[in-house]
Amino acid sequence: MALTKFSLLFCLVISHLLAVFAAEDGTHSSSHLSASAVISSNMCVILSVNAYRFWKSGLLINGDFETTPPGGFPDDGATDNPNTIPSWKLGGMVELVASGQKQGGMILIVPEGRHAVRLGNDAQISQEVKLEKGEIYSISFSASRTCAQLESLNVSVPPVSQTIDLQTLYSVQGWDTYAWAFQAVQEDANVVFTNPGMEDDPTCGPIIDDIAIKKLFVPTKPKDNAVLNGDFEEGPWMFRNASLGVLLPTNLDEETSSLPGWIVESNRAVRYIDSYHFSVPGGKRAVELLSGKEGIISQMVTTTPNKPYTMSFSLGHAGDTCKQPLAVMAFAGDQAENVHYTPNANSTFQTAHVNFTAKAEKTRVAFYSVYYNTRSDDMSSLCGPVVDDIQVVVSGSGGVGFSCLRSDGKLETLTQIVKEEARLLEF
Ligand SMILES: *[C@@H]1O[C@H](CO)[C@@H](O)[C@H](O)[C@H]1NC(C)=O
Ligand SMILES: *[C@@H]1O[C@H](CO)[C@@H](O)[C@H](O)[C@H]1NC(C)=O
Ligand SMILES: *[C@@H]1O[C@H](CO)[C@@H](O)[C@H](O)[C@H]1NC(C)=O
Ligand SMILES: *[C@@H]1O[C@H](CO)[C@@H](O)[C@H](O)[C@H]1NC(C)=O
Ligand SMILES: [Ca+2]
Repeated sequence: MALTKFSLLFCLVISHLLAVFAAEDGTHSSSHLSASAVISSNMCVILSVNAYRFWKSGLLINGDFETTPPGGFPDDGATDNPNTIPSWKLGGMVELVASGQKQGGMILIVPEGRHAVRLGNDAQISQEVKLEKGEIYSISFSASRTCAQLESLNVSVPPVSQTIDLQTLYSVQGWDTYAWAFQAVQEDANVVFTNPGMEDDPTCGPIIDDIAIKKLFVPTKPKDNAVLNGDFEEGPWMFRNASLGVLLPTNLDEETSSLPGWIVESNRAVRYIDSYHFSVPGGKRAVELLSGKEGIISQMVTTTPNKPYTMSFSLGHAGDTCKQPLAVMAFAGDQAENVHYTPNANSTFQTAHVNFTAKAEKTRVAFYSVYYNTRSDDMSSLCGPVVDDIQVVVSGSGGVGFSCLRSDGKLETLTQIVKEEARLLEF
């Protein structure tokens, strides 16, 4: 309570300061002014009241299924075990499985820790969460297959859902982590995992573990780079000690992407990797392209028609013993370039460029792996080239001066110079 009062006071101070700042800025009218002060103080009240209720990033409650049920875990010899899993609502044949447990001749794979859940035919688990309406969230979860050939999971936060295909095994460990993003349409939400399968053996079904959620923020567009989130630093939740990266399955909706700004426009996934377990060219995160041209990331960037641009990017290896050669097809507008990674003992990546002239106000940039690579240690886990730090900039620093000479470009150039000076004055 005291904290809420304090933050309210703090907010009032902030909104007062905002009002003072705006007053010093001659371009704002006074009606504008009071409106912004009122809005910001209201927002602060809402924020400070709700800060305690909304979900923070991380594991859902008992999202790793390691909390002991009332009667104990089945593998600890719990006898009259009512089928309950703390903090989860169950429907249908849901079972806690333990690492090392056998089914038929096969050992069940628990992605993390000692326990996970298995969803039988049509079975479902769900948990209620408080979300901020309108915000974009990404759910990460680990899953492995059991006996069914075609396994998939319906992940939903009603009214939205997506069926994620677990058919392709990307890693030889037998499990993978996936991410799915959605926009919260209401505060009281329900995270639901359903096995839509209808197998002959009703106990065949996927095993799920480590369910986490993260509120995504859209990074601000850098001033001189048309690419949003080109360094891939904003993306889905990753466990600090999860070593397989996160698979980003097909997602054609730019608005609800686990990788803000980007879409995965192919029918196979790409892998989001971190610097704790992989070689990453810049910062803490990057994208590893998998499955040749079946794994494509792309973005529509804002460009000025007829202007020359240079797209630059880092191309490297992930340090995961991926079999060479590594290469990408890099697309920028009507240009496509096949760029091979040249192994270099001193660096895990190199920088590459593609020049193009914009034809429209939106230009597509895209990347896929030229080869279908696997790791040389297990010969079956999928891997590939790493891309990072993607930038699209107007080429040549003298560009503005040259276009001054063109009679047709004069007006545009002048406004540009004015804008540029306004920008310099900001500092
Ligand atoms: C996924 O499950 C939700 C309910 O949790 C349902 O509304 C939706 O239709 C299902 N989607 C598919 C593709 O089966
Ligand atoms: C990963 O980290 C979590 C929390 O720090 C811990 O509970 C878990 O046992 C760790 N898992 C592994 C495989 O080290
Ligand atoms: C690596 O760095 C050393 C010392 O700076 C240099 O002599 C060598 O040529 C470099 N190797 C490559 C492959 O660039
Ligand atoms: C791209 O254009 C720049 C000048 O804007 C030039 O220096 C560079 O060589 C060009 N690169 C390629 C690959 O054509
Ligand atoms: Ca990065």
